[in-house]
Amino acid sequence: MEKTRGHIHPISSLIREANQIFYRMGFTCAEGPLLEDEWHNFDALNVPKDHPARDMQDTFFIKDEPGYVLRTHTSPVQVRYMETQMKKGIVPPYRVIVPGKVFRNEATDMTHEAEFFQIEGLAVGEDVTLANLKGTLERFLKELFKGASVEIRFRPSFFPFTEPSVEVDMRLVGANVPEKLKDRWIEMMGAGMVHPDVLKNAGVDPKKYQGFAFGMGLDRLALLRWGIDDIRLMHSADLRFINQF
Ligand code: 2NL
Repeated sequence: MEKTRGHIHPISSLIREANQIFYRMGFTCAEGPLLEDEWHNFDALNVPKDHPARDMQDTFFIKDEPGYVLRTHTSPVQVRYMETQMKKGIVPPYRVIVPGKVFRNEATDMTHEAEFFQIEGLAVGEDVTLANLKGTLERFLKELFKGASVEIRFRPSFFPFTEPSVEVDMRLVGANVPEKLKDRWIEMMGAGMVHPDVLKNAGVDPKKYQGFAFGMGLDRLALLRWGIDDIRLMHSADLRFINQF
C-alpha cells in the first residue's frame, strides 16, 4: 500500500525559514497571548482612542471581559518583550521577531480573512538607524528569495507607532522569478523607526535608545515565495494543494 506522510503547511514553513534567517542576524523569537488588553494592543502603541482601527468593524472586542480584544497585530508582544526585559534588568541592545496569528473583524472575501498570520520584528539599541532597517530587510528578502536578485525601496507612509514610517516594496530580477512577479515592484510590508512614546510606554528611555520595527502578512508572502495565485488555497485544507509542499 502507498505510504502517506504529513506535510508542513506553507505558513509554518515560512515561519521556520524566517526564524532561521533572523536568528542568523541576532534576533530571538517571542510569543504572546492572542487575547490582549487594550493597553498592549492599542494605547502603548500610540493608537488614539478614536482611531478607526479600534472600531467595531476592525476589532473583536470580548463581551465578557471589558478592556480585552483579540489582538489585531503582534506588536503588543514586542511591547511585552521590552517590559519583561526591563523588569529583568536587561537593557538594549536586543532584537526580536514575533510570528503569530492576528484577528480583524472584517467582511471576508477572496483577499481578506478574519484571521491571518503576521510576522513582526523589533530592534532596539543606542545607535539603531533607518539604514539598519533597510539592510536587515534586504538581507531577509534576499535569503528568502534566493536565486533571484532582490531590490527593495522605501516609500513614505504613516503608522501611529513609528516615525518616520515607510512601506517596503520589493522587486525580483532573474531567471527563477515567476513571470507575474518579474521586474514589478510589490508592496511587502510596513516599517519604521519606533515612535519615542512607544519606547517610553514600554519602559525604554527614548533619549538613550532608538528602535526600528516592521510588520508583514505571511499569507501574501507565501503566495509570492511559491508563486501561488489564489490566497484561498492557503486555508482550504485541500490535500492536492498541501501535498505539494
Ligand atoms: C503592517 C505594518 C508594522 C510595526 C508594524 C511596531 C511594533 C512596535 C513598535 C513600533 Cl512594539 N512598531 N510594529 C511597525 C511598523 C509597521 O506593520 O502593515 N503590517 C502588516
